Amino acid sequence: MKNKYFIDTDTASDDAVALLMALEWDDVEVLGISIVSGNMSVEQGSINARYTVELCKKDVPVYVGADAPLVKKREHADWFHGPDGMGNMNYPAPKLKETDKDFIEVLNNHIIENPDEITLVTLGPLTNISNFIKKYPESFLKLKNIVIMGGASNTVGNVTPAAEYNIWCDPEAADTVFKSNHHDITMVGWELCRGEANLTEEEMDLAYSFKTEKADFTIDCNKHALDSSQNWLGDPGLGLPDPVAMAVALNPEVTTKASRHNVQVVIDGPARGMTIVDQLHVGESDPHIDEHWSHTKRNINVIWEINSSEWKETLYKTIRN
Ligand SMILES: [Ca+2]
Repeated sequence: MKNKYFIDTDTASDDAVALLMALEWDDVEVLGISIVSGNMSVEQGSINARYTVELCKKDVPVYVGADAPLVKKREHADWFHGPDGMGNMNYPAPKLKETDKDFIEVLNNHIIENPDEITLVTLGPLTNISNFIKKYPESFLKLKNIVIMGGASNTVGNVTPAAEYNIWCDPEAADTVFKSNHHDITMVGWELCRGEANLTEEEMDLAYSFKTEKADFTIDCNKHALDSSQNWLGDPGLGLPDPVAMAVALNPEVTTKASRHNVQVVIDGPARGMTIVDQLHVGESDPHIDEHWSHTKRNINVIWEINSSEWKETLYKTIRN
């Protein structure tokens, strides 16, 4: 039996590659894709997701979710991914239509039918997931696991010095998810796609050498993101945060160092969206000197290190043929 996935995404170029990886992974069946406001408007995110589903010749339903964060104002990231989010490649409009059903009801029904069997992967701000938890908190606990692309584990941010974009975009929503009491939530911080995990020029050429539509798409739609990776973030090549998170979800060999910690989200102020990881478990003391860090519980699996060549092989496997 295939592993059942549900994917929540603010589909820009790196989301599209992560979607492609799940759609092409042998052991995975993607039940549905929900779109959230983030990198892109939900309208553009939906177009990009449906185009990707069509490219993979699949028929997976795409649902449109929240068109703005819970409290904060909308801040898209077209400056990073290009106005269409897909490197201005002018891909044709997809023929696949959106489904007009409410993804919250659909996901809840999937969980009722498949308790403790569905993996939820989130590639955008956590607005949709927070809305789901508010309506069906018990059902949420019956997901098998949740893999979140978001946050930064006690390191630099990419949208402010403190914060990674997805968490910063809707910190109230992230806070709800992190406090949901689900026993298996994994945070894949954006820093894991940096440095050695970047795709180098040679690796992008290798992808082109596969001469498949999916490989061309993977590199082409990320051209604007490549520019931003190098010129904005100062990275050596192309950083692909959402595909790295998907690789962590799909292939257990990718993660080489992980541990469980209390992680708290900062809601406001200059550290808005920061994910503070209690690396030394200091907040577990009873009582503790600081009211915010007392009797804390380990709520999140934090990924500290990945095997870069294994993550890249995971990607290549899905675009080679
Ligand atoms: Ca994303």
